[in-house]
Amino acid sequence: MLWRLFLCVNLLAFGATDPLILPRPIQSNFADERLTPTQPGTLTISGATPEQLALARRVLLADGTLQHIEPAAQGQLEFGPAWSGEFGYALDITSQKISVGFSSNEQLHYALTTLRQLAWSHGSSWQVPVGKLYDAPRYPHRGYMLDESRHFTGKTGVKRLLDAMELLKLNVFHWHLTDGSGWRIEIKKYPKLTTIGATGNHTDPTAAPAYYTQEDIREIVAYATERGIIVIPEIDMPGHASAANRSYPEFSGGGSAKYPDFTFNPASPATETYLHDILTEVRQLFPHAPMLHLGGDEVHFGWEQWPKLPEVKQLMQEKSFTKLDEVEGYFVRRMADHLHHDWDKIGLWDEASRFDLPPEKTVLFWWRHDKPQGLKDAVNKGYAIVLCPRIPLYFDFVQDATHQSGRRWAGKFAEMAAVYAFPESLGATLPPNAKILGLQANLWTETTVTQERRDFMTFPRLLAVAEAAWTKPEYKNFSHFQQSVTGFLPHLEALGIKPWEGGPEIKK
Ligand code: TNX
Repeated sequence: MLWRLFLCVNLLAFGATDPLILPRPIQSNFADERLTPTQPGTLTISGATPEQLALARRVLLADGTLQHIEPAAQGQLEFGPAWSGEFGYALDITSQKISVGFSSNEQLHYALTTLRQLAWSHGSSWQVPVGKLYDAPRYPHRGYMLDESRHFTGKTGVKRLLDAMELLKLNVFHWHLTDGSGWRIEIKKYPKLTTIGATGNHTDPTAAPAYYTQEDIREIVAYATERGIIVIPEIDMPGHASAANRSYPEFSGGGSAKYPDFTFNPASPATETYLHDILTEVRQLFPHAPMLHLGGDEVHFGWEQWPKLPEVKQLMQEKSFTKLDEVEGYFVRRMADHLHHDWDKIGLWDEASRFDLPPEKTVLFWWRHDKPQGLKDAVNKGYAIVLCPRIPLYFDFVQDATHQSGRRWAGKFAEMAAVYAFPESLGATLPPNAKILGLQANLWTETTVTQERRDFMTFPRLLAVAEAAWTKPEYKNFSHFQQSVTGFLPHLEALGIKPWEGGPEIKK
């Protein structure tokens, strides 16, 4: 027994070093020995295409620890051999050279990101530890949603966020561009959407118009693409439409005293044409996005006026509808049908699991953690699902019992450990046959007026999302993760993200 204990302690003291890569790779084994570039500040690469060389330069020169990357016949960094099977990429590092095996350029990007993190442990001299590493993502969708409507972030904040996402191997930026407080995307055919619709925010209805021009959108999409991140635009309908309806009241479906002009008119042909026109421009701005998110949440908040709208009355009569639910389903199905010509997939919040949409073309985002039935229905109908339940993945919820600003649900909130423990923590709520595409955190911005506050709510919890979405459960370990977080914070700071400044409660 004693010798076992001795061996154990020995291994802890002298064993292979653990370079704290975040998210944690599947398998890694490193020694204390290191590879150092033969020429300080310069790394030579062999076997890379011009595109791959450009990628390596962007990723590996980003921290300033290397100054040059040059192609060479026998490079210190060798791309290849091609890699397949259960791992996405592999790194084999000796004291002389690094071989990278990868199954696609996407996986190469991850390999280079890992290498970038490996170099962190030795500051300015770009020394990486000798060892081997195999890795592959758990889920293909690892995302973050930003609500731009309630409070506007803007280009600088979004680019910093994308920089951080790249480092964390998060690959989906779900961009919630429209909602009640403001319409944030320029549509040339309907300029009032951004003169009137972009005016105001959740705390100040008179705030100067804030929105992304079409040029801004293209710039951000290009920035994200370079970083291996897919941008999914969301144009929320038929609800959460009051900013648009302020601009073009002729297309409104009315609302209630609490939610004025909450929906688009679900049965008007003129409104349908208007929305089609808008979405045609959206497609031109996101020509390669695999998915358009159409919203579809909380529509019943805006049902009050529907029975009085002539177009709704006529539709109900023609189709023998007896419930407003059917009108809502009609709108969503019709809109999705039209959009399937242009988009591979249509994303919707989980309320849409009530409607029969084509499962192979629909992705449902499960957010109502209090309605596990919504998740079960979505699974039973065969939809692919992105998990983002309020608890623990809504980042407008506070992260600690002492925090004041942010939401709670029946006293519950979204602490870091709960984010990390997801989705295993769902237990039997998650049917074993569920087609889970992945996870995402959603930042709704009603309570986050400043960038500092948005950073405070996002980080470091986003690190937990990154590891929960990337690392298979058998390799997850919360205390190991906490160490990785500590090591990661200076690198967030280098990007200009200092969450500890956003509120008094977080300690650096
Ligand atoms: C519900 S989540 C909403 C948002 C709010 C959020 C606040 C969802 C699909 N709809 O409009 O901002 O709660 O937590």
